[in-house]
Formats: sequence, C-alpha cells, structure tokens
Amino acid sequence: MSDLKAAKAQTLELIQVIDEHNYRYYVLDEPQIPDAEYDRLMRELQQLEKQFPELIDPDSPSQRVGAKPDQGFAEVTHQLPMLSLDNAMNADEFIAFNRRVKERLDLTQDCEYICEPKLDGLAVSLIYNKGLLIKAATRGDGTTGEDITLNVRTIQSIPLKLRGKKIPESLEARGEIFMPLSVFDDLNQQAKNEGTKGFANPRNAAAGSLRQLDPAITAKRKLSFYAYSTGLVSEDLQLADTHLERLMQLQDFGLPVSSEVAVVANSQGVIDYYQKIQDKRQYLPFEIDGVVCKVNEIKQQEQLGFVSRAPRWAIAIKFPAQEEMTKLLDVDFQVGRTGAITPVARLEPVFVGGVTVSNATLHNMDEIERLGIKIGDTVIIRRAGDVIPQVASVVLSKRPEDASSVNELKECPVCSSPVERAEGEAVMRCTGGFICDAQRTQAIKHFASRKAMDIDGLGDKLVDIFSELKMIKHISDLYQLTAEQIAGIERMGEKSANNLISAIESSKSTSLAKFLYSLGIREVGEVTAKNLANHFLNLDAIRAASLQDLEMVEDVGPIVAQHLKTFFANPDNQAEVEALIEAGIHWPKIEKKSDDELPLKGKTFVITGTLENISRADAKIKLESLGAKVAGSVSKNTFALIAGEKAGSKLTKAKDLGITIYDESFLIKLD
Ligand code: D41
Repeated sequence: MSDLKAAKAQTLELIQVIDEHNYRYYVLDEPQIPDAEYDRLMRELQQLEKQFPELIDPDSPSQRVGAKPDQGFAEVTHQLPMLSLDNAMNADEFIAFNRRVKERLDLTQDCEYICEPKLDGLAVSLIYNKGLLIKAATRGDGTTGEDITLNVRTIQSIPLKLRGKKIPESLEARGEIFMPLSVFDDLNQQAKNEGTKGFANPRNAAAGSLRQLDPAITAKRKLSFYAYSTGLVSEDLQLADTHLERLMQLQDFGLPVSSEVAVVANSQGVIDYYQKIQDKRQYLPFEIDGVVCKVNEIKQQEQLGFVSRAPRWAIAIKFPAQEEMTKLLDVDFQVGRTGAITPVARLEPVFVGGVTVSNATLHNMDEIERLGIKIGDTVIIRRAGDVIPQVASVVLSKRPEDASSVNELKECPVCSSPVERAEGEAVMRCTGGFICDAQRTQAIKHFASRKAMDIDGLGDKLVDIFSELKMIKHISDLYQLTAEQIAGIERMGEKSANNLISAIESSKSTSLAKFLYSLGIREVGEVTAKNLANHFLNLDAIRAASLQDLEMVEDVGPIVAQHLKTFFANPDNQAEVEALIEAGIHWPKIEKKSDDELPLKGKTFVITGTLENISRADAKIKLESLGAKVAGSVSKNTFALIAGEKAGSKLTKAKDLGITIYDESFLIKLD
C-alpha cells in the first residue's frame, strides 16, 4: 500500500516537473534541460503509470494521444462568434483603415496598435474548465466549427492544464494552429521518398493533420500553436485593459504567445513593424502571410465594435502573395557544368512574392513525374522569401485536352551527345564533356569565379560572349587572350580590357587547392580540394593516386575518388591541365600541414541563430577549411560559439559554461 502512496507522490511530482519543462520550452522559449533528460523524465512517468494504472491522470503529459473516436468530428457552436479579419493588400489600404479608426474614435492623433505576425495556419478555440482543456474547436464559419479536442490534445505546446494560482472557472483562448516549416519540409521529403503526393503548403498540411480521425497521426505531425486573443471567460477572471496585457495573461496561464508581438505608438510604427517582419520572414521557423494590426486599448476596441463578422479595430496587412497560378508554356533543358541536365519550366509571366516569375526549375525527371506535370497545364508557383520559385502543384481540373507530356531526353539539346541517366539516379547527364558548348561555358565561369581562380572582371556575361564569339574553346585559351581582342568586344573599352588582362595575369599565382577546385571536378568542392592538397602536397601525387590512396583523404569516399580518377584519366582533361600549367599557373610548394594553414585545428565551434551575411553551410565550410570541427551542441569542449540573431538555448548554455562567444564578424575576419 505504501508503495502505491510513494508512486502517487512521485507521479504527481513528475507531472509537475514535466509540465514546467513544457512551459519553459514552448511558452518561454527557454528550455532548461536537454531533450534527452526530458525524454528520461517522460519515460519514468510512463513506467509508473504502466505499473500503477490507477494513478493515470487523464491530463498527465503522457496522455496526449488518446484512442480514435468512433465517428467523425462533432459540431461545436461557439459561445461567442469567432470573428474574421478584414484585409489590407498594401500600405494605402492600411492608411485608410487608420483614418477610419481615428475618425470613429474622434482622435486627433493615432491610437496605439499591437502588431502580430499573421500566422498561416488555422484559427481555433480552446476551452479550459477549472484549468483543464475540455474542448478545442476549429473556427469553421465563425459560428459553428468542428470538435477537434482529441487531436489538439496531441499538440505539445498547448497545455492540457493551465498554470498559475488563480485559475478561472472557465477560460477560452483563441489562436492559430500551424505547422513549423521544418516539420513541413520533413513531411514532404518523406512523401517524396515514398512517392506519394505531399502538401502544397504548411497551411494545408496543418489542416490535413488536424482533420485526421486518428490522433496518433496528428501527434506525429508536430503542430504548434500561438494564442492571439481571449474568448469568453468566466466572471472570476478580471481581464486586462489592453490586448497586449490580455495576451500576457494567457501566457501566464501557460499558453504560448508569439515573441514577435509588439505594441507601437502609431500608424507609422505599424508600417515600420511590417517592414521589419517582412525582412525577418525568411528566417522565421514558420510561415506568415502578413501582419495583424489591432487597436491595443480594449475600451477603444469596444467603441469601434464590428461589422458583418469582422472587427473594425483589427486588420490583416498581407504580404504580396507567395503563390499564384499561371500556365506552363514549355519545358526547356539546361546543361550545367558537370553535364547535369535540368528541366526548366517556361511560364506565362506571373507576379508572385513581389517579383515577376517566368522560369522555375523542375529539378529533374523524378520531380516532373511526382508533379505529374504536362505542357499546357495550369500550375501553382510558389516563392517563399528569397527562395527560388518552385512549381508547387498542378491544377488538374484546368488541364487542356492537348496537354503534352514531358519526355526524357535522349540527346543533349546543346551538343547532341547521348544523354545518360544512371540506374537509380534522378539526374540526366550530357556525355559530351568539353565538346559540349554549354558544359564548357559553365566550366569557364566556374574557373573564373571568386572562390576558384578569382579573375576579377570576368563575370558570367562576359564568358557567354567569349563563348559565343568562339574566342575561348578551352579554359586555357583564357591565358592567350590579348587586350586588343577584348577591346574589340562591344562595350569593352581599352581600359577594362587592360584591367581584365592584368586580372587574368595575376590569377596565375594561386594555390594548389584553388586550382584543383577551379577544375570543376564533380563533387570536389572547396573543402575537398583543400583536403586533397594538404594530403598529397602536389598535383602529380593526386594525378597518380589510386582509388585507395584517394579514399585516405578526409571527406573523400568511393564516389568522389572515382570522379577524381575519371577526371584525370580523360585525355582532354590531361591536356587541359597541362596547358594551364604551361600558361604559367603556379602555386607555392606546400609544406606538410603547418599550423599556419590550419589555425583552428583541434578547435570545436558551434554555430547558432541566424547569420546575416553568410549561410550556415558556408560558415561551416569556412571553419572546417581552417581545421576546425563544427559541432551541433555546446559542451565544455566547445572552443567558441558563433551566435547570430535570435540565438536561443545554445547561447545561454555557452554563457553558463563561460565559453567565448563571437558574432558573425569573426567569420568575415577569417578571410
Ligand atoms: O496570426 C493569425 N493568423 C491571427 C488571426 C492573429 N494574429 N490575430 C487574429 N485576430 C483575430 C481577431 C482580431 C478577430 C481577434 C486572427 C484572427 N482574428 C482570425 N484568424 C482567422 C480568422 C480570424
């Protein structure tokens, strides 16, 4: 009996501790313990509950996933209607809104506004009775929605129990359920791997996940939630006088509120906020489609009231649409540096995400198959943040009768060499090598680029011109160009011709690693080139190396080794490398890896937060190329943390451990 008593005390204690960690993780965004420790606590609780089923509290954090309901979703009538939001499509429409607000409130100056990111998810109502989540419903048409309580219980950031001392008799919170982008990407990747259709956007994915009859499936989708207003609350709860304070009341009860919420003094503040969030958008871990601006004072909200289901005190200021429909006019094939052939969609121009899009990559034949796309189809184009435009899906209902399939290529569209598609590979390749104009031109562009031979003034456009005019047939022909020849090109003066010649001249002095990288050997990036140079010390040793020798080098596996062998075994490539060296390309002899070359050797770095001027991948390459290791989590062995914007728990931990913290300028200085 005392066993049970002890178990009960322990269960209660564990529930309390786990609830606390959930709150810190989801609401405060300040996790205190590592995920593994959290998992351990949860397992301990589950173990106890298994041993003593009589101790199971239906609101225990272990009880989020329940059994399937027998029928579909029941209807729920909202106690207070869930209002909708009016939209402003641009700044002018917002200014008109602000003017109306001022007029109605009879103000001479702007009122205070609260700004929130407009999450692209689903509005829901959560009802807590005596602090326990008893009902969750979709917004539906605003009057009646669907009972999705069982599915909502699986959302980790929604508390099953409210926190705090003065729990009201009943409290309704309203907010948006959404799917974080990382979850969305994983889900679609998985669909891709399984050859099934993914979701067109995170909103659809969230909706599809919430409408699952089996809560176990919803649980796997890792949805999230932010509260955006209170609903009906019992009289024992004194709600605050401003919208922000009410959100903070919800937060104190344990409901998550977006940390991006901000109060601004006037309409200019709203416009500034809109700009700021728009810039930040691509770094946010969730999709937003605008800003919601609300009058902050509740008294003023009440004075304004609402018309036909939308409050007069709030407005959604939308970003330019990220998705638009257009027509697929044709599919072209582009040949890249390594011969990889990429299908490109030619589109009827369409304005999406703030730019006009007339081309979009289709990646490869598998993608074409997955989309089931045909020429003549109406397609949905998606452009998120600064990301290149994508064909998200095909609108099958609009397919014309004469739509034609996209066929796999048999020969290269540029040089007519046979096209190869290796077993199990999605990529088609032109086998023409240097005889293919497209491959050669791309190879020269790569050769001249900044991280390769760094020929200042030789940009992609100029290389295209050289190629078209047949001034360069081989990369090494670059070194035979004369100032007179260059000055003969339209819009190239004598001065720029001379500058280019001297840039070409000074590129001759380089390093073995840069030279190797500039050859554009498949899969040989900057880091691999550096590793090869440091390992073999000279070019002859690399050319002579066996597959086995090559695989001794860090980062070089059987595939990269084979690419290297194939490259150096090809007579055209041999002649080209010789011609380049003949032309005068040279590099200093490499002494066995000195500490000068690898100043960060033996040091472990961790990168966290959003870096502004360099991608995380590039930051990692940079550090590794100087001998550093880059780890995923901070420990006492970390040499330094590189922290960008919005750094979270890693930064806190590094501070706690007294680890050196740099900002991204540290990386820039490494140049
Ligand atoms: O983030 C959102 N999608 C969001 C939606 C938000 N931040 N605030 C909202 N506020 C309201 C009112 C002003 C009615 C309380 C909303 C919505 N409504 C809303 N979402 C869907 C319909 C209405």
